[in-house]
Amino acid sequence: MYRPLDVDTIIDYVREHPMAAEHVNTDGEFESVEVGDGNLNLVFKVFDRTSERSLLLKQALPYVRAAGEDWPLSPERAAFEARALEIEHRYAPGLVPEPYWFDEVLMLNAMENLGDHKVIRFPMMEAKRYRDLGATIGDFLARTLYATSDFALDAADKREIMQGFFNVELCRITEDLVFTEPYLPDAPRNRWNPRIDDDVADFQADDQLKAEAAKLKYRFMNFGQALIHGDLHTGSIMANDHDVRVIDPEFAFFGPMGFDVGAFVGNLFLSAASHEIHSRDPDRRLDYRRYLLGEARAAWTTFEDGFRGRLAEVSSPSWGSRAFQDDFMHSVLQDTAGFAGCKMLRRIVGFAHVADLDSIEDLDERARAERIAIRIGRELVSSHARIASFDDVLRIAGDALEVSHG
Ligand code: SR1
Ligand code: MG
Repeated sequence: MYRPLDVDTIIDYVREHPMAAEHVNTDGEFESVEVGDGNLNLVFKVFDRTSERSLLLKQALPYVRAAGEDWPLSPERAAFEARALEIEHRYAPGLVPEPYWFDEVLMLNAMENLGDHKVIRFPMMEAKRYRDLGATIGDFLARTLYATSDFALDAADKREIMQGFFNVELCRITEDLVFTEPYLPDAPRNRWNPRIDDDVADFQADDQLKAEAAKLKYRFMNFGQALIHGDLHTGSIMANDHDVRVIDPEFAFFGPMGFDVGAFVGNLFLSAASHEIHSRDPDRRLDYRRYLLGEARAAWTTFEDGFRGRLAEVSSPSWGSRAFQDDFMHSVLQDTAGFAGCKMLRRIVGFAHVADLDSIEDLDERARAERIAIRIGRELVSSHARIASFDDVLRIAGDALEVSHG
């Protein structure tokens, strides 16, 4: 029967689970710690002190952890995560944690514990740089999105895989929190810094912005291009000095590819905006912002090159036309821009914020950073259908961040 585990019962669970012996000495001396810092789940690290091996176990709670039991949410999301992680690991081994087993009773995924990797959002607040961050994410996206698209899969096979990804509840969260509530003046779950009241009222009264956001929402709901991660912000990436991994695919479903690319790019821009305050020294700030914009460019170019390279080998004659391929990549680029903007605005006005900005204690200072992010987010959403190249995306961000994009 389902029951939430704790730091003691997780050890009993590991000792008794038949799969655990492949990864740790189940007769060993265990220590455990709960390290979940996301909005939804329990995350345990269990260390076997006799063999120095370890496991990571992620258990879905029957509610939204960040909100409490008043916001119920089926723990079945762990099953979506299990299916998505297995597919990501098949097509991008080494870029995600290795899945070990899924427990469908406890709604728990056991996987590789990534040694000294950290969730990158927090070190990036201290201007940490990661080797090949953007290129690795671009590679992950090219691999996973291509492999689960109509270009790589027979139509019947794709539809069969899609049956396992009607991720209704988590898509609903995204539809509400990303695309709907930030644009409504009276949505009860919205919260924002009171110092930006006027900025929020202004964008919530912008009919053109709201129409573009509605188009993006409709696309999110109706454009099952590929199996997307669905929540690829900088809290879903762990890294150390030589290795970058994508974690937490519980929001996975068949959706528009640009949603994933845009989530990553938008979160780099949120970080860049937050360095208005985190980096007091103007030279260091400029330097770090250049780094972040460079990683955004690397993500896009690696994704585009990787995707185009695979498309060049496509077997179906339907997709071989160069004009079709150019048009396809252009539409993913425009989606990337629009979704990046939506993902930025929702982190300032919606229910779930980001530590990059919320850690800035002085509300006037936070407002300075937030206004930069709002300017980028609004422009990306409003103009996404006019974006011609990734330079346009970088120009929008660079103008607000006072970084020349070239
Ligand atoms: C209620 S969950 C809030 C947010 O956390 C996740 O990381 C997703 O981004 C979701 O929108
Ligand atoms: Mg997550």
